[in-house]
Amino acid sequence: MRIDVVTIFPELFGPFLETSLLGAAREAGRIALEVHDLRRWTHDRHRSVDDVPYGGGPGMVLRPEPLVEAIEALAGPKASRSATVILLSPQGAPFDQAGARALAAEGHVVLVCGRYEGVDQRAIDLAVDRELTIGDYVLSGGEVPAMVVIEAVARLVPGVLGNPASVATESFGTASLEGPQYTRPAVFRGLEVPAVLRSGNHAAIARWRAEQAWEWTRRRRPDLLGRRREEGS
Ligand code: JDQ
Repeated sequence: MRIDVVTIFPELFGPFLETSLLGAAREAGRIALEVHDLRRWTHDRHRSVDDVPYGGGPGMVLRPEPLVEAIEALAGPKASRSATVILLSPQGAPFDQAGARALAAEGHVVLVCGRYEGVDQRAIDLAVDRELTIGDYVLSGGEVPAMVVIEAVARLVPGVLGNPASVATESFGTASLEGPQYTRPAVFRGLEVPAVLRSGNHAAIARWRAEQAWEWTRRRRPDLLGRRREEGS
């Protein structure tokens, strides 16, 4: 799988892409990940990417020319491309685990990070296929949302996770939370690890974990249980 990122802050991605899972996946050739500075597609002396909004108002808007040039250089024109071009924006459709699974199955995704007060609408109309939001809170740009999408998608790409068992658990369990986890010591500040987990009875352990997961989901995220039934999963 190939992921290209277009941003005016490429330096934000450095350690994120080099560390742990993503660094290993890139070195193993499982995933091709490139971050591109939008200013590369400017032509003026000041390499300007923003301008004042038509109609007035505060802040600046990302200019359409560099953005459309960047996207077309990386993905080709909208009419004849196989890549999916995604703009991270507060106006997008909600990104969730099902969306991550769908993206992980694609060959080439281009993630476009906006900044300022947003992006000239003509660039969106001409060059963007979809808009995604990572949640209903206001950020200052699309870089952190792009990292969220990359991390959620990369771990679903075949061969990226060291431990495919955890992906398998998630594939039927996305709509429910996991229960509590414990590691050593068996007693910490007087608090004991539940005896069943130390019993060696694997059937009892699996049953207890399923009960805990159900109970946590019911108490903390009942919305997920409703969704599970809707999805029929
Ligand atoms: C941009 C902005 C207009 C905030 C500029 C580009 N989930 C999510 N929250 N916020 C964003 C995504 C996001 C993404 C890209 C962005 C915010 N801004 C700032 C512009 C209204 C609100």
